[in-house]
Amino acid sequence: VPTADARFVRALADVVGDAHVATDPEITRGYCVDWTGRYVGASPAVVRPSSTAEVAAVIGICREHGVAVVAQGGNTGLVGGGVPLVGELVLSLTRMASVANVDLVAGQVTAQAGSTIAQVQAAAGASSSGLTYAVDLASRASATVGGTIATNAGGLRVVRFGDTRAQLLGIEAVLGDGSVVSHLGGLPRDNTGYDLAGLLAGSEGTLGIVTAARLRLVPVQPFRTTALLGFTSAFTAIDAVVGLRRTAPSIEALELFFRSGLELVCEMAGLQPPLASLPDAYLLVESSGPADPTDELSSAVSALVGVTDAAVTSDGPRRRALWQYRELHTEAISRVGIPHKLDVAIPLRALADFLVEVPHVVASVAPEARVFLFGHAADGNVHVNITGIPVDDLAVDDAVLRSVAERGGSISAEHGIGSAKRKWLHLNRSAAELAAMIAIKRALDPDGILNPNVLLSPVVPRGTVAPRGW
Ligand code: 2HG
Ligand code: ZN
Repeated sequence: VPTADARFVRALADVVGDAHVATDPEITRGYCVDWTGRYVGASPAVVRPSSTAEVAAVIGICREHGVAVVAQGGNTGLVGGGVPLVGELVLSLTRMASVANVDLVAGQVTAQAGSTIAQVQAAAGASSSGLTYAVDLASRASATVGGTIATNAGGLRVVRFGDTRAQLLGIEAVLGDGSVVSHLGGLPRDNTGYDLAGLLAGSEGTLGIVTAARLRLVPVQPFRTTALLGFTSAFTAIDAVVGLRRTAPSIEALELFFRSGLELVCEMAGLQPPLASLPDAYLLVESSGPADPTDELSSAVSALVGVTDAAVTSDGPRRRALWQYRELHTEAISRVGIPHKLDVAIPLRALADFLVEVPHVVASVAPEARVFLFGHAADGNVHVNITGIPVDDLAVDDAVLRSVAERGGSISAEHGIGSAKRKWLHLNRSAAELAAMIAIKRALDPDGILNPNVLLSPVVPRGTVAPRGW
């Protein structure tokens, strides 16, 4: 465990108060390991500021002392992007969790970085506003606004509402040079130069620390119907994805999983399989609207070829029961062992081929591995989860990510690059693109203190001594 310099800790405590700087390894340990257990690091201290001004002061102290810093929200990230892997200070945003200014006229809300997605959804929907936050994901009770912006999280409703970046109307952040940028007016049309909110979305804590955001809200859809469809193969399932997207505009979620993952979920949660038969491939489809979407969804489903079995319901508890089969995948897989998680996107026309091929790609490198595939089918986003291989054996990751890139896919669809995929970023980004990213990094974080182990290969700061932890 890196020991914290006493003067450094004193300076932090002078800003946030003694109670909000922890150096005791018993306390800091939980901040140093990611949700999967695959990424374990160490930190000299965890600091918990309560305001943007305090975050700026902490960044100033880090610059002065040459200490790198990693911002952390709910610590639900899956790519080692929010934990201190090279001895960084942890800056936890959890005390900054207020959600304010629900504006019913504009349909917007301002949320501090440490508020959870569930808190934003609850605040948006309070006093029967008829509004909600469009981003939704299984980790909603822990994942925070700041973390979901830093990763540009996708989640379950991207097909209808877009990703986190698409909800951002403005941002407040402390940049790596300690300056505060605040643009929270929320004008839906505002072409006054570079879009800093859009730039910080997906920047993984490498350019600035998001402290608050102005978020777009969407109308709550009062009617909702969920269908679980079974298919004999990935090919018919993906054909159905294409068909449904074209014929059912009420679709809000279109999720994919397979029998192996379903069986694991059933075993862990003590559930019965959802359909009478046990098909190999499944689509979970949810439609919503101001009027009952059941007819639209049912007729779209009946036009599909290859559906072997289906359950359709608009009853709340039964809908939630169907969702369990999808949402419990992550937890069920984690019980098998520490997984390698490859969150990839494939162009829809190449998706079925990829789904069939990927177990062979894995088996050719690691015959003992188990592969679980699931994800957000409408966006071509597949979560390739692999168990049964050592945590630090990257041969399988390499083979799968190369096959993704060869198919024109993305090596990170929604979880980010983090430290997990940094060495493969060049598969997706040209030398010119990487150079532009590095130029931006140097401009906004001149000392290179922000999350130096993430996204880009270490960017040597201009004319300065590399911060500790590099
Ligand atoms: C999901 O879609 C999350 O449930 C987690 O993105 C995916 O566990 C995973 O690989
Ligand atoms: Zn996902």
